[in-house]
Amino acid sequence: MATLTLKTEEDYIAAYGPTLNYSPAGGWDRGEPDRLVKTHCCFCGVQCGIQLKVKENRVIGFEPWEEFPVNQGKLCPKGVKRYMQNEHPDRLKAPLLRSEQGFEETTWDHALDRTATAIKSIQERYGKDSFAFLGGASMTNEKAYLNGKFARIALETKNIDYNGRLCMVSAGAANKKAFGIDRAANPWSDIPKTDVIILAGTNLAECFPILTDYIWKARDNGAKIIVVDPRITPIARTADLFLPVRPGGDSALCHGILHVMILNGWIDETFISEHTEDWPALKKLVRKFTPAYTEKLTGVPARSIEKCAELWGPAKKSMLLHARGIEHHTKGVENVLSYINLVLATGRIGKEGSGYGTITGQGNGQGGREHGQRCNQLPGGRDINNSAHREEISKFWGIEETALPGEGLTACEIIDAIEAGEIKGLLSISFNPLVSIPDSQRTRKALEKLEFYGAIDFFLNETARYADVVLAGSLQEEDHGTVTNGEGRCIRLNQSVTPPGNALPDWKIICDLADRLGKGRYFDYQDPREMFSELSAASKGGPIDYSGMTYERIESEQGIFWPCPQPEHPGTPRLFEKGQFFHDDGKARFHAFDYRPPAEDVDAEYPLLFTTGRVVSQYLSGTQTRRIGSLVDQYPEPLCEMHPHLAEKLGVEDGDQVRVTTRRGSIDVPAQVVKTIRPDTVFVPYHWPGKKSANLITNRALDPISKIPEFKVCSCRVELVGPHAGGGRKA
Ligand SMILES: Nc1nc2c(c(=O)[nH]1)N[C@H]1C(S)=C(S)[C@@H](COP(=O)(O)OP(=O)(O)OC[C@H]3O[C@@H](n4cnc5c(=O)[nH]c(N)nc54)[C@H](O)[C@@H]3O)O[C@H]1N2
Ligand SMILES: Nc1nc2c(c(=O)[nH]1)N[C@H]1C(S)=C(S)[C@@H](COP(=O)(O)OP(=O)(O)OC[C@H]3O[C@@H](n4cnc5c(=O)[nH]c(N)nc54)[C@H](O)[C@@H]3O)O[C@H]1N2
Ligand code: SF4
Ligand SMILES: [Mo]
Repeated sequence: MATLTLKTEEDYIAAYGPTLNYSPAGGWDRGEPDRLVKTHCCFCGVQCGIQLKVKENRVIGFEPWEEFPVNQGKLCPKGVKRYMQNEHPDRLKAPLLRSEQGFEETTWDHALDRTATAIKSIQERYGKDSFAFLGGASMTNEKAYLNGKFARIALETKNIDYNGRLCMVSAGAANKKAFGIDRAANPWSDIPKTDVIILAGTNLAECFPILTDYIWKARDNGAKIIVVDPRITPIARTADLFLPVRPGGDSALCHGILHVMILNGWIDETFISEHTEDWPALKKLVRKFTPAYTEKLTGVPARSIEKCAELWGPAKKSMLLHARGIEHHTKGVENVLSYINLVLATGRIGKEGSGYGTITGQGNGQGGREHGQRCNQLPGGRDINNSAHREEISKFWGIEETALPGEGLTACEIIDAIEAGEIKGLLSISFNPLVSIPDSQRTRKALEKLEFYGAIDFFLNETARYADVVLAGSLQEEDHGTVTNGEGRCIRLNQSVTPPGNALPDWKIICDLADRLGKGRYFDYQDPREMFSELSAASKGGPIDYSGMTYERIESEQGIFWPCPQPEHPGTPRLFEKGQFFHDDGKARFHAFDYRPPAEDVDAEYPLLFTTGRVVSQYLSGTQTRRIGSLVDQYPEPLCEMHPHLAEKLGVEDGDQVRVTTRRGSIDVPAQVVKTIRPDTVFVPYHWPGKKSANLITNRALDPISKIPEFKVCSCRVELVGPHAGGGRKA
């Protein structure tokens, strides 16, 4: 059996560099396909339709799928290259065991026995909750459901959470507080029909490229576009109004805009009194947020704040869309609620061309947060602390209510508890915390402390290099199931190929493990279809109801929007159409949170703001896109964006190496001097591991409600290290 001698992340980076840029000799032309499989992109939450070309159980290319309504054949740079992962030489084709020499391929029996033995031994010695599970939202609804059931029934641990804790949770918590339901309110087909759009904290053109087309259509129809971001991102370059907010300033900015709207009477008093609660407290709070005061807090010129209110306030139709720029904060939930206030105050929601949405990040960022893989959640979006919900699900699963664990720790708290020695064992699937969680030196220490770590992935990601056992799972196209896109549309992923070598579908690995833990009777599935029937039945009567959906319906109707509570129910593309919200009294809620600064603000030692995010050609922790040559060529290494004024002050020229230092440590990266960023802020994308990883220096401070970390702001200083050492943006 083969041995991989590169044991640690450092060995690997020393041998290959941070990217394994692979292009097969002779290119990718493999002739005519045997068949075309209609499925969806494996990357972002837009979930574009695509047809994969398959020949002899290999994915050899793609064709557009023009009938799928969301993207109508269009794809972005990642979507068109995704098929190149399949035959990468790093693809795991057998389970691996850590040995003195590195990782050795082994048999499934051996790998699964080893994992089950370690789980039992740790739980016998330290209790059930000493073993944790981390899942992910790149996986299907079926697997999200399975993960939650596996943790509660087979592991009997309360400590299960998922990587959406780094992504969608501030929006999810705010949506539930304001509307009583966690889903975008409108289908994206409403965007071109609107009159004014606010895009808050989203680099839309790079992160959801296909949605850009909807914005352009709206603009062609006469809509005004307002962008709120510390950087003039590509979408901001074409906006009618750009608000250059200081990182962390959004709640204050919203209060300032609302202040001007109230002064001018641009609010819908009838809607407010009939369909909402808690307006008076908000009205009182925003009194002090004059444009001048708001300018001081946010850095946005007072005149621009007024201008925003002038465009947004009296409009007939409007859409508000946001993403992680406002959510990745210690007040992420408050930021989202402050934007929702602007929507509710106008009453423009629940109508064609008028509404609201958070843009979900990962491929199944929506469905991944619905079916029970969160520490406080049971299937159907049920609450693990609600006794009626616990009763329903334990009965459905055929277990005692007392056997169902309670609420556990969130993702970052699980890493903290490992560091503190309270959690001793971990199984993760579809998650790369070493690269994606802030303050990675601490994550590394935690991983070194684990008595046992098992990782399920199709690549040996940076975190999995610390694993005792790596279980070779499946790529998206090697299995089938459903995902739910950013609109709330549940769609079908069809299987293109089977996993190569001895790799297995993810769900089979989990079910086999459950069997070895003595709980096989609860996990006797032959196919994802059985899991879907079970999860949709489990969701019946819950806040997130899929019970009217079947694979056949989903496919023939090009997706179904939940809630869909009966087989004859058409699904619900637009929520709140009758002015009915999902709180018991049918009303939406305003929220009045005063502005508070980020966990770390600037001072003499750290005078600049550090923010992080994405570039178009790379995806998340980069495990997939850093392996695709042409995507790497577009953006080979992290760069530090800074304004020419700041660069001049620091004596830095474009391409020079700079050191960015925060209270956690330093990274050395080339400078990219651009006029498109606030002079008090620097930006570094986070898709890389090792010494240039942005998360070496980000702040692990959490939002008290959503427990999301503050990826989008901490204080830093920047200094010149030396001239450019090669690399940088090539295209
Ligand atoms: N190419 C690409 N596309 C992706 C992904 C990817 O990794 N690569 N990931 C997917 C996933 S999981 C997600 S979550 C989404 C993320 O999608 P986005 O949220 O759109 O992307 P980010 O780059 O994280 O951050 C968006 C913007 O927030 C701005 N920002 C920083 N601080 C603040 C602030 O305080 N206020 C405001 N208003 N803006 C601020 C940044 O300048 C940045 O332009 O993208 C999805 N699509
Ligand atoms: N500094 C900074 N850090 C951030 C962010 C930021 O803006 N700034 N954004 C945060 C956000 S929004 C997110 S979503 C997280 C993402 O962070 P992660 O979830 O850690 O990122 P991924 O790269 O998706 O890592 C997932 C792993 O899942 C594997 N994988 C993908 N699909 C499947 C599958 O179907 N089955 C199996 N078995 N494995 C699979 C991939 O190979 C990869 O190794 O990062 C967060 N971290
Ligand atoms: S926009 Fe998103 S879903 Fe569409 S091709 Fe690009 S990464 Fe894939
Ligand atoms: Mo995300």
